[in-house]
Amino acid sequence: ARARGIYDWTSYHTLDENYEWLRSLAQQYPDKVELIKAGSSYEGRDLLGIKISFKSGNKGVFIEGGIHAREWISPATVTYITNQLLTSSDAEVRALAERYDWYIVPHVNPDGYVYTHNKERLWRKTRSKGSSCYGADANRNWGFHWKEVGASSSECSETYAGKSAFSEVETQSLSKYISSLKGKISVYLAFHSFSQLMLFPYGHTSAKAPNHNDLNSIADAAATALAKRYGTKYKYGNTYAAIYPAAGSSVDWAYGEVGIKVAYTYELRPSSSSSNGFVLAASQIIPTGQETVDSLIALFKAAESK
Ligand code: ING
Ligand code: ZN
Repeated sequence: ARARGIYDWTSYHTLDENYEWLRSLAQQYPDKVELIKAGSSYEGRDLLGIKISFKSGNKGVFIEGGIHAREWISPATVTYITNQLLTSSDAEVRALAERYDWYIVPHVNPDGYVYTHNKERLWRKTRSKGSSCYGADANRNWGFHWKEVGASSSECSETYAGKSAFSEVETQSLSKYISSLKGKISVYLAFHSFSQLMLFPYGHTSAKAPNHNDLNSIADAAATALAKRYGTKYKYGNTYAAIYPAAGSSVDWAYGEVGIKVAYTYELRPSSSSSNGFVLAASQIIPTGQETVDSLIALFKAAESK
């Protein structure tokens, strides 16, 4: 919640506040910012995002936040990054902002986010109605090796893969939107919490992705840069080995099906040893955002040198 007219990163915001802020950016920067609607949710909310473009002819970056409802630091960090891209006076941030077209959707699961504000703080899934439980895990519902491993067939499970690949309207419409940008997107970034990890494909197999070594060294550069500001330690690796086997994620689909060769999932603060790690103090939003932007500068530099 916030005082009227003020939007900052000292508190977590409601969905309406974040959407109002996105709309205000389109007003404020009419030549650089365009609202995008990447689809609708089960309960009829927009998957609202923005495209930031300083010049034509840039390659694109796709950034998703909030696919898991309870991971509040994810949309908060995605909006922090968005604001830095538009307003930073740091030369490196500004240069990065101008080098790409940014497609940013902070709330891929808006129904779930609203539910965590109004009903159940630790809700993870979408809010589609099943026969005995609500929702599917929107990060197990994508059509790349769907449900092969680390995903459940039980409706009531936290990692329920859904009735079929793209059974959830959110993943279905977002995947169509991303496919419609085909060829334009060269980097895909998904933000989650928690554990302080940078994960890259694959999640469905222990086999190394074709450019595994590049993905590993880019992550190393990003994690090193991230640690410089506050000493926050990130580990990194392929999803299957570095966290757990999990098929049907957005990032694996973007990599494996769309061919986006630089694809990462950030597991933001706090560290893996935290209890109640989904509930991160709002005072940590800004430091999390700062160190994440630091890491992105290094990530893009390293990726561009491959
Ligand atoms: N972790 C992710 C999850 O969806 C992940 C880990 C990342 C799985 C990328 C697959 C691909 O389970 C959290 N905290 O949600
Ligand atoms: Zn998550």
